Amino acid sequence: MLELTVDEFKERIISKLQTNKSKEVAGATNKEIYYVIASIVNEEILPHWQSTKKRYNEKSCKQVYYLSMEFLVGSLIESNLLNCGMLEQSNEALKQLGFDPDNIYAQEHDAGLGNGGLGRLAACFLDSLASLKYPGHGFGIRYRYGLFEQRIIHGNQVELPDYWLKDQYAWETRKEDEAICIHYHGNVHMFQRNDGNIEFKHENTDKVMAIPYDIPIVGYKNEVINTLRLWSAESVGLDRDGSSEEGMHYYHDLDHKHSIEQISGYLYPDDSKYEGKELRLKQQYFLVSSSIQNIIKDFKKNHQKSLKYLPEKVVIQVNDTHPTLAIPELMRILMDEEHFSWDSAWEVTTKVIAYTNHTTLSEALETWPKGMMEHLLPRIYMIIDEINERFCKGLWFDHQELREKIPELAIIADEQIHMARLAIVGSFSVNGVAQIHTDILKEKEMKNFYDLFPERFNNKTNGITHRRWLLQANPKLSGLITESIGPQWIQRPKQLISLLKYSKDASFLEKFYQVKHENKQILANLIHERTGILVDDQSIFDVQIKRLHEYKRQLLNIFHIIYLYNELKENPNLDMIPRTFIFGAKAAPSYHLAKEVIKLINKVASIVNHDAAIQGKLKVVFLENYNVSLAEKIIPAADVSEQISTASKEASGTGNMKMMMNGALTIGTLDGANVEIKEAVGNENIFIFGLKADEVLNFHQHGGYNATDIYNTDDRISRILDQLNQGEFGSHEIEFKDIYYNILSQNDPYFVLKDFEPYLETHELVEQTYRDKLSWLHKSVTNVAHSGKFSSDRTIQDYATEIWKLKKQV
Ligand code: 26V
Repeated sequence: MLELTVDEFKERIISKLQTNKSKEVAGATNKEIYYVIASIVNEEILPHWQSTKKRYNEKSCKQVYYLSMEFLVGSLIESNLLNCGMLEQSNEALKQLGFDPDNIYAQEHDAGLGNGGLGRLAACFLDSLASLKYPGHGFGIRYRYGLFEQRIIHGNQVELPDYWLKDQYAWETRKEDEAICIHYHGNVHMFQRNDGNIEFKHENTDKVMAIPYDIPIVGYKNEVINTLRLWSAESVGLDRDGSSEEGMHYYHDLDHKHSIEQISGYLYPDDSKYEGKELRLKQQYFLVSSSIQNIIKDFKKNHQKSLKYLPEKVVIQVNDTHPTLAIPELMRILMDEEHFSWDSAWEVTTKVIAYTNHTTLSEALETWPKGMMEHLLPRIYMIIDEINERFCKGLWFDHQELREKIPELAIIADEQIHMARLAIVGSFSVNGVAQIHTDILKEKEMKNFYDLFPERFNNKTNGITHRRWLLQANPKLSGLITESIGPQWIQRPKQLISLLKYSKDASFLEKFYQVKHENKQILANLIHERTGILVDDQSIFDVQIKRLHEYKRQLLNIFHIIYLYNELKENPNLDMIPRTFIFGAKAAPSYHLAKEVIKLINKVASIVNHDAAIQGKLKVVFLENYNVSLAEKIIPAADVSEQISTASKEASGTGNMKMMMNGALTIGTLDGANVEIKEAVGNENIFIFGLKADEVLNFHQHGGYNATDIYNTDDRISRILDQLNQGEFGSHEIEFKDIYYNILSQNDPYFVLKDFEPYLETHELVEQTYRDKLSWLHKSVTNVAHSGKFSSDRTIQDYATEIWKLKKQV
């Protein structure tokens, strides 16, 4: 690892600026300085990147490939500096040259190639793989537009395109010579080979080139550089000779080129319910086919062995069902190109593919119309059809007890291809992302499959990289931790547990308090700059940051706020600790109700924040365009972490982990990873409320819940709902009526009313606890101390030993 002094770092900046831009430091813009820093980092990365690749090839070790439609990378400048061991020098050098490092690093546009938890998890996993010296790489799509940029205008969400590639992206390298050809449409020609076997030829196809762009994934101070390879769709050169009558093809060709480039055009937003859009299917096959072809090409280059040994050298983890076509694609290549029999191709495929499930919401489960698949990918469709036939036949003959259940188990049923079923049947491992989630898969959602293949099912509780989410995002807290327990926790996050010995140490707690307070001041300034709202840095910072979805229940939070506001209006002298409620959330553009909730939060905010009568005891802040960079600023300042999903609906959650790691106390339901956070920190260090998962599932199954009863009996609730119905928060009378009706006529599908009272009471307990400063700090430190389990290093370690059988390349 390069050990540069601050002076040497400064020298590098100055000389690079001179050679690249012919400029003096004094005349350089922040952007120019940003690119200079990035190129210093890239120079450090390059030789290690090459030597890492060489080492993996020479040792011919087993490697894991993480296939994901999303990698929510965020900004890389600071984490690359950190992992290269140059962050401190860079900060200091920049300051000495008269720059604010934060302003320089802010020049990088977030790579927002993900919707939320699923995409960010993929990015955290890459960080941990490299930092733990595992040979593991990501394959994804280089979308020209990431998730939309959100503006709030008059309280409404407005979406703008996120053209993140406007400025040259500092971390990517285009590898044109490694392009791969993808085939769509066409027809499948069958004929008999001389040996009697049938051969399939996919002909008259539409061809698309997949061009790889490589991004280095830097391990923490260990000289390991893995690769995130993102594919970009380009048209195959059209060989026209330019003669005059060809001119008429000009616009046709342009259209054609445009439609091909659309394949990597934009990231689809995660909607309230799944919609089978053909372009999305094209994207999925584009990712899968280019990545599988790439993996096979590399295997052949590096191992002089038959592909039947592929499972010894390769394991492919598919991130949700989105890349599930990896299964028929691998079958296709093995059979049609490598002349494997069905059985031997199936043997290889089902030893290579492993599948992670990220949701039990049935409306989110992917299915594709049979006809669409057949038209777009005729050969892939044939293979899926054959997998289905063989699977159903096996059920019929070998599992007579399941004969009646075949329609529920079949991969193709009701003219639809059920991707989760294909993923389970074609893989050797199926995992959920938190214990309760895996249990629900086994006992309910996927019970039939669990009964068939119990050995495939396993749990891998999610994690987050503590290097980005604590060390980098919260330098004040990580400094204090290192000062107190030494730096070993950075390599071994479980050692954060040593903090427990300070959890009652008054002088440590005072410093810990100061750190949180300084972080709150920084966030208060950001809030003021961005929204004009002045918030009290002594108030409780109560944070809910996540995608907006009914099941996540931002509505429950805003109902509580309205309740507090109503209380304060009646009794302005109410003795309460001032609260600042902070929200960040994007709603899918077509998710009407979610957008209504955003508007409601903003309308309530503008009323509450301007009402002098409540003496500043309540502030509500909606920060627009929530993304990774904004999360890094909010999380270190959070006192209270809102994790209030309807129990059973949140597979894991990872924001819950990020906030507890930074000392926030969770108010949450027993859902997803909250359950394990509770087990780790103990009941007295977390605020749990509300319906349990089995109670929710029971109501779903047997009924017995009546929201109107609650409306009729609880004045606090009827008051809020009536306020909505009467347009009290709206600019006209019917605004927010649909929220009112959704709750009362749909019988409150997410149990907001049912959980309202326990939520309120638990919030009262939160406030009481906060009044006892030492007790609060003790709980807060206890949370940080137990957060090591939620490092993605632990998660990756578990995947590596239990699923991938992967060895560290030390
Ligand atoms: C679905 C769709 C459907 C429409 C096209 C775009 C799109 C993109 C993503 C999804 C899948 C949503 C599943 C998901 O994000 N699950 C989240 O995964 C996190 C990481 O495991 C977990 O912490 C969250 O609880 C879970 O909701």
